[in-house]
Amino acid sequence: MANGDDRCCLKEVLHIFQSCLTDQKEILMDPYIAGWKGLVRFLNTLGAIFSFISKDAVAKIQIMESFHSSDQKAQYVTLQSMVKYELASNLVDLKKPGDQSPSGCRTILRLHRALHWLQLFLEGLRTSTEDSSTSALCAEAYNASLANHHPWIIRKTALLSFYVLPNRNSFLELMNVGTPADAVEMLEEALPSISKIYDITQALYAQHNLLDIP
Ligand code: 1Q0
Repeated sequence: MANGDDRCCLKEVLHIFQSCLTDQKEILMDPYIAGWKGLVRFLNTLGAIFSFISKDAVAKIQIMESFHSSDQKAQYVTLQSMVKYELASNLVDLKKPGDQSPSGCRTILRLHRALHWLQLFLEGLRTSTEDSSTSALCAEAYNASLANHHPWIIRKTALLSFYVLPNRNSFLELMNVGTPADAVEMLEEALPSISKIYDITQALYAQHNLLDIP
């Protein structure tokens, strides 16, 4: 389970997500990726059973980091500039997967769908009662979001892995922000930013017909 280093960072991780949003409603990619890295660190403390999830998330984070250290890094400062650049340069393969290396738009779409899961899961945790089951909340959030984009075998494996999640109060304590009530208060503070990031991304991708990149 969690060790000291990992336990301390979840509040900070949610603050990092809050710092993604600019006054112009743009999304800064650096903190967006840093936020995912923090979540993956937390996920790794929950047990090796989740490594199939964290490996995929890390692979996607690494794709985005490679853009950030490339010659074109200036194009990847915000989500909006990335979408504009990749579309204008024909870098987004809208038809078949695998033919060219994954674009930033495709990679962020996967994380965006996962952000929807996060939003629903945190909202579930926030509004649930003490005796609620974390695995049921997690499964409910997953079935309403990511599951719609995953094949049967991944859905089955993901849903099985959720059974090892600790009960609601222990989970909230693992977040290491104080009592379960303190953790719920932090979620109340963090959720509006996560929802805004989700909504802005969803609208931008819908506007450019990018919601189904294979
Ligand atoms: C707490 C339990 C964590 C549950 C995580 C739920 C997500 C399940 C996702 C299952 C993914 C399975 C691995 C492979 C998927 C890929 O096929 C798929 C599509 O990619 P591609 O390239 O094949 O088209 N990839 C994805 O859908 C991306 C999945 C990224 C998941 C990132 C999850 C990171 C989780 C962090 C834990 C957060 C803990 C929350 C508590 C925070 C409280 C403040």
